[in-house]
Amino acid sequence: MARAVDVPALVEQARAGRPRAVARLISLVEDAHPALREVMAALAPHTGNAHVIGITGSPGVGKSTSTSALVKALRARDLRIGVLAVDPSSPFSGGALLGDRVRMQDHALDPGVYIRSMASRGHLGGLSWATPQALRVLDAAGCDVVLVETVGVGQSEVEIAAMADTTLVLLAPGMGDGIQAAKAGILEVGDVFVVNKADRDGADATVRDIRHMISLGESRSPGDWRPPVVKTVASREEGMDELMASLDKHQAWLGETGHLRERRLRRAADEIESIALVQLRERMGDLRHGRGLDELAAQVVDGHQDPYAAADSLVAAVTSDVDHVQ
Ligand SMILES: Nc1nc2c(ncn2[C@@H]2O[C@H](COP(=O)(O)OP(=O)(O)O)[C@@H](O)[C@H]2O)c(=O)[nH]1
Ligand SMILES: [Mg+2]
Repeated sequence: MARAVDVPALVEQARAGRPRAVARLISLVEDAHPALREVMAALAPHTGNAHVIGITGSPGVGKSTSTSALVKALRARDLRIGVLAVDPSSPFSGGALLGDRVRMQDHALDPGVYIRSMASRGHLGGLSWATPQALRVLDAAGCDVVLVETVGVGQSEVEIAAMADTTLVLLAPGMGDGIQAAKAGILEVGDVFVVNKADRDGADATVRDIRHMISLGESRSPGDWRPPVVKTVASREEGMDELMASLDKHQAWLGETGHLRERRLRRAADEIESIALVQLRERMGDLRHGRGLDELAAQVVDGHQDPYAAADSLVAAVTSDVDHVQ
């Protein structure tokens, strides 16, 4: 049995910035708790303030180190920061992100920083379902900026980009990252590119490669955003001023051109769609359970129905209140 949740109290505490309440709300998201609907309804009027920065790149490139350095730079402006570390490959919140947690200890005692690791493979819809809802929690809890670090494993970069206002793509010299980036579609989603580990050989060559590849894909309409390429040494907090300036510029551009609203509209549409898809799949599952799909399959196999007609009746059953296939 799910524990009863006093949603209004929890939301009020989270809005007052109480970390335990924020933690509990994000756990409700992770668990796809039945109270989630009520939680989201209560949070809705308090969202829309946070600027979401997605940070992606191959494992080991320096995402966590950069996140920590960014938190420090943002805290110097007295902003409230949320950090969401999303690991789409792990069903547990420990494991891969443990090292990150240790690294984030610098900020562990800062009440202006809320840090959370989140696993997303556990349930239907995965990253695209859980992350936006966790972002809403942090947004409503008063975070001015939310940094979302995700492990770069193929699809997750693109998914995170769809959720962020600004997407930061990290690369490092000598990792063949440029080619990987081109393959993974990263060049299209990056708003700001960072060549981290610039203390290593080949950083300038990597910067040139990335600039070149960006220029190949550019549409060149006036007013378009041209992704800058910034060099950093995150472990020594070098290059952070330039990185912050690039992030500021992008945020300003988003606001001035209307792209911020456009991105957020697209994000909300994606979110609605993925919630609806989860609901549809659940209903499909119920139908399967009720043998509706099996019956249709038998009719198709026996030549009594064609698969299109069978699919039509399945869709009709899923989207109506009927609990069986006609
Ligand atoms: N030499 C060098 N090492 C770095 C730099 N930034 C991070 N590292 C190191 O690279 C390793 C991986 O960093 P981490 O932030 O965990 O990468 P993540 O997997 O992308 O989150 C750690 O040992 C960091 O200390 C840098 O700018 N230069
Ligand atoms: Mg990391």
